[in-house]
Amino acid sequence: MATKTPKKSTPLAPRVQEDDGDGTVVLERRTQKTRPPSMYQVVMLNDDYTPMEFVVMVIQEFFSKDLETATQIMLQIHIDGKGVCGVYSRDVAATKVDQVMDAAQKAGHPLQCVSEPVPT
Ligand code: TYC
Repeated sequence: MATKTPKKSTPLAPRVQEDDGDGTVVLERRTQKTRPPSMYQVVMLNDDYTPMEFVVMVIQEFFSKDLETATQIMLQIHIDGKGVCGVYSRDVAATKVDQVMDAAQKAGHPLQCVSEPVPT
């Protein structure tokens, strides 16, 4: 597991092993391993039909980018086929995907986006 974040240890209440008849009690020291939550990137996909202006507007509105940044991201998607619009916790990323897909569907555009774990 060389690529994962080093685990932190949080003390847990000790596990008590009952007296097994010899008058001794064993307290087992235990720790809880914790990790920072995994992050998810929202990736938007290119298509041949969604207007560039609509994509820029969506990136500005749902990913809080200014006009210049949104335009750069849109052009990167247009050229490379896909691009990352933002990185969030899993739930927030899923909400962004829903918002984008909903806005695209309401406007009658085939724009697609997905969320995926940030590669480590
Ligand atoms: N390729 C589209 C066009 O030429 C523009 C576009 C950019 C569409 C990014 C989707 O995610 C996208 N109108």
